Amino acid sequence: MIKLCGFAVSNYYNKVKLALIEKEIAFEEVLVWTGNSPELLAHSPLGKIPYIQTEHGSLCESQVILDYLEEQFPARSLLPKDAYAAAKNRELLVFLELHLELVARDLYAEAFFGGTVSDDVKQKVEKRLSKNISAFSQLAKFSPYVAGEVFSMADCAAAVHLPLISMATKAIYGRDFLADLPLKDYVALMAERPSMQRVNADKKENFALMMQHLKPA
Ligand SMILES: N[C@@H](CCC(=O)N[C@@H](CS)C(=O)NCC(=O)O)C(=O)O
Repeated sequence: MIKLCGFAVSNYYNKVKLALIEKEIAFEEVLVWTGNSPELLAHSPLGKIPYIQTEHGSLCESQVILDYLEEQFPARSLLPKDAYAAAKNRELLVFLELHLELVARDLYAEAFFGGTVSDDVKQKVEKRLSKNISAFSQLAKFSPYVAGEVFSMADCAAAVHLPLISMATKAIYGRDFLADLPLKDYVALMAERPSMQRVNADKKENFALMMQHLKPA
């Protein structure tokens, strides 16, 4: 059985978890914190989570994992059959992660973890995010799902990344950079899904554990 390794507060972990649940793939969760332990680095050389363990070995990088799951378990596909439509879905995934989440991530230390981010970084992130969000807005459909009429792989990412970006920008700049997107309706729609309900409940439970783990000894 596939093992999903990481912790349930992580947006990338939850992206993979959503895909596993939506595809009805049997899996078990193994709690792994980030860091530099030799065990973690053996499976994920950058010390990042999530990674999965399969009968063939381990695999890191959430998008690689989703692509593997899609090929290995083609039933309950999360991508359209049509090649162009599938590529448009992946295009949204790249915008969500490379152009939005990865840029906003530079704010998280201050927005969520009590650290400090320099004014220089804040200015650079503001500039890049403004441009990238406006580009993403041209591609995203929200009709009602992020790529169109059906729940898809892009939703596994959008549902976990967009609320985080919204919270981070609110915390740092006092303004929600995603305010022009119909995020409230979208989050409410996602929250109706049993997959998201499980992800959210587990996230809440894991949050307390994470705070305990982060506490200086
Ligand atoms: N590109 C990676 C990103 C994963 C990632 O950034 N995970 C975070 C947790 S949300 C992490 O492991 N951070 C620890 C670190 O970067 O050292 C993926 O898609 O899996």
